[in-house]
Amino acid sequence: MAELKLYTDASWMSPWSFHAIVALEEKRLTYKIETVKFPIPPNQKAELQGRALLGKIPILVHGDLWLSESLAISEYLAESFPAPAYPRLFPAHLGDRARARQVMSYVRTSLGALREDRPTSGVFGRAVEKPLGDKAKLDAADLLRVANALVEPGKTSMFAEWCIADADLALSLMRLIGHEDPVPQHLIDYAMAQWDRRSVRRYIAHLPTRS
Ligand SMILES: N[C@@H](CCC(=O)N[C@@H](CS)C(=O)NCC(=O)O)C(=O)O
Repeated sequence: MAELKLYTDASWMSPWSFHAIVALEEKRLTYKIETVKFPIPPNQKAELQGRALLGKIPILVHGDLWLSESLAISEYLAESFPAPAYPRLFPAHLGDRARARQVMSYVRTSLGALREDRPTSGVFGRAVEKPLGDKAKLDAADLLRVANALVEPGKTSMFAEWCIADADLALSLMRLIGHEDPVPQHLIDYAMAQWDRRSVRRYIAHLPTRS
């Protein structure tokens, strides 16, 4: 099998690198990590663009393929290393799978003000001492509405089994939880259940660097 390599941010704060590493870990794949410092120096940016088309982190390298965009990466891993030989990343049920993709799209294309006011440094590092702005408050209310609709009290996954969208939704909730913004207890429990997964624990411990 061709070697797998992931270009990731040297700060370990990128939510999109988090997604790609959790996907690799959940699939129990062996891979190498190449860290990139931000801002990406112009020469390196041009080289990454030349190889991966879009020179943003994360980038997965598998044989001749250089692929950026976290969702493209998890889809590629799901199809290259399919169930049942490898653990699932996406729900088996078609409707649930579509819903999972909807949630992953939502956390990337909405919630911009929340991402701005509640950066992942407050999740993986030190919380920022800044009140939520008005736009971020609206984002937070919408995120909680969506999460409440998808996560039943007492459940640790949106669907019958864990999927990669649970990691994304939990990270969005952790932006609030890490900054001690109000979040219903069952959603805190749901997010903490994701944080207790081996894949997420290995990401937080930066363990992939040692594999
Ligand atoms: N939509 C992309 C976003 C990737 C992205 O924005 N990566 C940022 C780090 S979080 C990056 O590479 N920034 C450096 C740059 O744009 O030069 C994904 O899901 O992977």
